[in-house]
Amino acid sequence: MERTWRWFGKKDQITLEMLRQIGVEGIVTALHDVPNGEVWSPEAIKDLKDYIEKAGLRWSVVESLPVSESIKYGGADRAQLIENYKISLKNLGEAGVKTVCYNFMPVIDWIRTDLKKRNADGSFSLYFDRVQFAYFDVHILKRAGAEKDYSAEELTRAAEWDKTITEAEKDQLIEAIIIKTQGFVNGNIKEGDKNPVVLFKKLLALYDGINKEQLRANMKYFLEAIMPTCEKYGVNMCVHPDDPPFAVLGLPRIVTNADDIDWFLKAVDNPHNGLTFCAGSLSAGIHNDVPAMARRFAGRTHFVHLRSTQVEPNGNVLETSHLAGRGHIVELVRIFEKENPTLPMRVDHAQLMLDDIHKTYNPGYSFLGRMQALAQVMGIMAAVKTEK
Ligand code: DNO
Repeated sequence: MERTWRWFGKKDQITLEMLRQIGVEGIVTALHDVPNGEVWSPEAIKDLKDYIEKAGLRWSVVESLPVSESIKYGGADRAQLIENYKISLKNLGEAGVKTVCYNFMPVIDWIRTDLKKRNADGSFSLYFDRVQFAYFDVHILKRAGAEKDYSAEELTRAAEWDKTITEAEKDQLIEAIIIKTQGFVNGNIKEGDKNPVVLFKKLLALYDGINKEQLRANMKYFLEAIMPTCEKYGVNMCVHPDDPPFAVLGLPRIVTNADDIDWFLKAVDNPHNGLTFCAGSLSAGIHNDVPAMARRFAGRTHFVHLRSTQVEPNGNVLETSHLAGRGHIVELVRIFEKENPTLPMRVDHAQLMLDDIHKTYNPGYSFLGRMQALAQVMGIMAAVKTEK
């Protein structure tokens, strides 16, 4: 597989020169300064591509070209937004950047409740805690009907927490769930936004009455609309699975398991309509057998995220090392190397450790942890290549 790395643009404190030294071949990035829904101009694409190439690397994958909310819920301006999306795809294709990752998660991209969960060895992981999430949903958002999504025990524990939780702890939870994870991925809420909870509730309301079938229909509509452009310019689209891969906040979710993936691949049965195989997201669903899914969908996978998680008995999800957990990364490398030895792969989030603990990286995207994970994956790739 091609060894790629998610880099957040010229302002990223991790430089391209550093990445060359640690074995990175390709860059995964986006025009992070362009607001959602606006066209990515040929000039801006060229400028970033030239910058990457000057450092001896290549721009392998776009992550993400964001799909505006209105395309997802089917708003009045979706035709215009899809037109803009097509122009961006054309501009990318003409520039030779031909793999585009996106997601179709309503309102909120990836969700964690704790961005700094301490491991026994002193490093830190990202974490999803069901009771904390229930607390956010029931006691902070006060979403109508939220209670039915949690077990009696989870609700009791959330109610207990309500008696002792401080305002600072509440703010920290809000920050983790809807701010810190969202801003840097061009999400709906950014640091500094006023009243993020109110804003977030307005976003949730956009999906009132949109069920799974409707969201699927909107995804199909979007994919059908962009496929001719993808065919003409040789662009491969690869949807990122929902993270975590189960229902949240009463929103419909449509990329959570093998049936979902099978559905969208068949609904628009075109090789340019493919998958980002995110082992981290998929492994966080206890219903998912990750290697079996890799075997089944490798042929339509255009991009791989290597990361692993452990689902604890109470349903909480911990991001583990790349050598542990339900991701089964050794087996995944075997499967994907065999399928396509040039498939772009990036290590996804990793543990926060050593000198990085006091630095300010985007959550999950510190340097040393990812460097260690990349070295582990490079070792796995080398070993797998010797197997007959
Ligand atoms: C988080 C990422 C996601 C991903 C998007 C793709 O770390 O995996 O934000 O980039 O969902 O559209």
